[in-house]
Amino acid sequence: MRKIHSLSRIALGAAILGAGFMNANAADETIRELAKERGRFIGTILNSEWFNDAIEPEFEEIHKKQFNVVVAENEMKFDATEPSENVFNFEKGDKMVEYAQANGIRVRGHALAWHSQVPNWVNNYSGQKEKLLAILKNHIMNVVRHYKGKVAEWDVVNEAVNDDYNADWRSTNSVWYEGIGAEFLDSAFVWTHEADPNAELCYNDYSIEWGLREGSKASFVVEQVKRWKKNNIPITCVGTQTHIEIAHETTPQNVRALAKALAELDVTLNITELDIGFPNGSAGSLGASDYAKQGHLYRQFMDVFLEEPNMGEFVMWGLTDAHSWLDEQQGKTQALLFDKQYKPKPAFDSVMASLKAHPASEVKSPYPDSILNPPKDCGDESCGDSIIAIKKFIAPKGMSVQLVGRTLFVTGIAAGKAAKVDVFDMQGRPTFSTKCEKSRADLSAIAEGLYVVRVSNSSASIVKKISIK
Ligand code: 9MR
Repeated sequence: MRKIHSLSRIALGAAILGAGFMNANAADETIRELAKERGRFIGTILNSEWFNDAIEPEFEEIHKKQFNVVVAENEMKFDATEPSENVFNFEKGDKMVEYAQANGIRVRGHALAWHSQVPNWVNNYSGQKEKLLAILKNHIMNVVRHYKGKVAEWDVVNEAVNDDYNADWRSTNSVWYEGIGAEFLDSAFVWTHEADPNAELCYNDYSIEWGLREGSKASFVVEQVKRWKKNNIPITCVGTQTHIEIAHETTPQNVRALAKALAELDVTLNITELDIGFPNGSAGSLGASDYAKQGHLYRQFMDVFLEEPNMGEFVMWGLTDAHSWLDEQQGKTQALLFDKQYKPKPAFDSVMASLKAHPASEVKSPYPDSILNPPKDCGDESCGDSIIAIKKFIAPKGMSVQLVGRTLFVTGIAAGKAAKVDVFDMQGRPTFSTKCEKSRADLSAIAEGLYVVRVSNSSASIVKKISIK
């Protein structure tokens, strides 16, 4: 607070001394530039109306001027990208990527494994585990490889936790969970990493801005992140959607607590879908103090965002109140930074004020320079190493491996043919190698965790996921 006061005094003094100059500067100042100087990303969606060329020209003007990270409202979801089995449609996603590249904007990919917006053809395979695993893997491989080096970060899994008081996986109305089990999440992360080893990989959910009480959705997510990290599942970030209402005054501090819990696990927290709505129907009666209150809440989120070193992206689910999912589907309204006429609301000024009150020299960035200033397109070949996949390998007939304690038993290796055992972590990095002697290999030198083991000789090879305990 001391700094905020002294800074605003200086700004006020300068404004009085040279008002014309200050105003010209102020007009040029953008939240995008301020965020960038602080090593952070601020962004919003491209609404479906943008993809359909059915949006006012102001939308794009403001969008590229004020934001440096973007996400498609619906166009990268499963039903949009694979509308029929193994038939992919990248037209709209490509349009967004082109726009982002032309304007130096980072792209978030939303979303790979989600129970919602799954096309009907997938539901035809309900309950068929092997088939669903193959479908999910094929989807991820195709979509993520197509956007390799162009989409910086994926919501690998979206909304997989239920809304119960004692949170757990969402076990109903989810074709993935019901058919595959919780294993679909681990596999989705591993496959996404395989398809683009440089992309950041997020778990994204709503209602995790409600605090870390025991049994809460947020605590459940933190526990899963712990497990993933322990097992070397390549998760790098959590997204808190944060669709809230004006009355939800405690949420910024809850987000702070979540950021701190994830910092312990070396995971970034991003705000991915922020909107702060008023009750539906209230739009006509809202006054200056209501909008100031909304601004105050936005500012608190931005304060938390800038003060927590493991927060990277501040993304809102819409730019203007003229185009928002809220009016159509939820009992909330007027939740964004720009009003229906594209005029900045007090919330916009508050976000900017928060950015200015946190000098760049004091804001830490969770990103290295290669992420803050990425190469435009690293091409298909040069974007990282290829890694071994976890997949249902078809073992050569009669060959199998089984782990008992720390000993790997191998059957079906032809006598006299020496076999080699290679162990990889879940990110595909070679971790351990040994020989398979007398049909067994000792893995006691490996730390606890999830791995992929490959046993091979000159004529055969088998690969399996193992858990070392
Ligand atoms: O804004 C999206 C809206 O147009 C779609 O009809 C809806 C369908 O589920 O999805 C909306 O976006 C959601 C996002 O993908 C995931 N988190 C909640 C968002 C708002 O519902």
